Amino acid sequence: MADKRIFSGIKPTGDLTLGSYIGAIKNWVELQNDYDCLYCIVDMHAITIRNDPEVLHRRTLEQLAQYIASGLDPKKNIVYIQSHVAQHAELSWILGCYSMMGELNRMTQFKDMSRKHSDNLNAGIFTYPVLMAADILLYQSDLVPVGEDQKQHVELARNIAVRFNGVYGDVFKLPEPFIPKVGARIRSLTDPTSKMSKSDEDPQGSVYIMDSPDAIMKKFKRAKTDSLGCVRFDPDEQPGISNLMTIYSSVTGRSFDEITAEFEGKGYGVFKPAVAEAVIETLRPIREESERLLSDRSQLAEVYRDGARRAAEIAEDTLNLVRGKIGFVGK
Ligand code: AQP
Repeated sequence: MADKRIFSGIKPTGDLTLGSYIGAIKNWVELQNDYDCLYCIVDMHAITIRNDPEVLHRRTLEQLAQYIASGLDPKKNIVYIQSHVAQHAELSWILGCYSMMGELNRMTQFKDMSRKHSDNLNAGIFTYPVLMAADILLYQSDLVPVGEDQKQHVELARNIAVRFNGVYGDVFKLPEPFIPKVGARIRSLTDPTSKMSKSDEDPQGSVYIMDSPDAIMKKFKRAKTDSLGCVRFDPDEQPGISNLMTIYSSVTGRSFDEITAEFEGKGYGVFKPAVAEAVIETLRPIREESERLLSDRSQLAEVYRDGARRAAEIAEDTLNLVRGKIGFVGK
């Protein structure tokens, strides 16, 4: 087993998108051969916003199926559901007592979420980064693959760990954010100035892993572009085309120069369906395998139970150490 440990997760707040796949899962699959990895479905993070219970339940299982169908091997990695490992909640409470109101107040995502969810500004939105610190520190993780927007949270986890270690000695390993070189940020097809998000209200802006080939083709054909008519990577002048190039490059492995040469003089009427085709063929086996896995819930249950058992073993070692250090009486 590799000696460096990775922890990462996605919250089941919407159906997984092409952005979730390219920005996270595809990289996780590559990392599984070189690191000791835990990949989680962070359902406890999902409840800071109101969810229909049936939908949350369905999405959690679908997300697990999609992780596996994308190539995450549940034997090689620990794949599990966050709420099945109670140690996350326990460490989160403890770390909350070592987190400062001021530093949580400075989190950019908290500021964004407060604006977006002013009708339900619950304490979970404020303490979300503490739970994320617990997720990471519980497993003595070395690296945390995240998008740019989550980097601040990993830095906070590191600061909490430094503070705790400063009082009690070396308890937590200090984690580093791990931002993948490629994959970048995939943007909405209808508004390329914003990120493709699973909770986007406009379903035309996002391509979902479970979308039919027909739906994917239609979404790409309608994708917002410009009137310049050339396939060139220029995010300022041509954000829509640059987004489509990023997607095409991620799924075909071709460079931007190669893509520009391939579509020289061909126009968007040829480029858009070509991107759609490449995405359809990338997602087809993932969708089909997910559907197969979802038709046999007992196989999925075996995966999440085994994952939770293996995760809890590591988590309990860390928590025992923490409990002893802070003076809790052992059971
Ligand atoms: N569009 C994207 N481009 C690149 N990476 C992306 N990720 C998500 N969308 C894109 C990456 O997926 C990981 C897990 O994300 P998450 O679900 O925990 O949180 P998120 O980044 O907030 O994802 P969404 O889809 O935008 O969710 P909602 O709509 O619920 O807020 C992260 O590493 C993220 O970078």
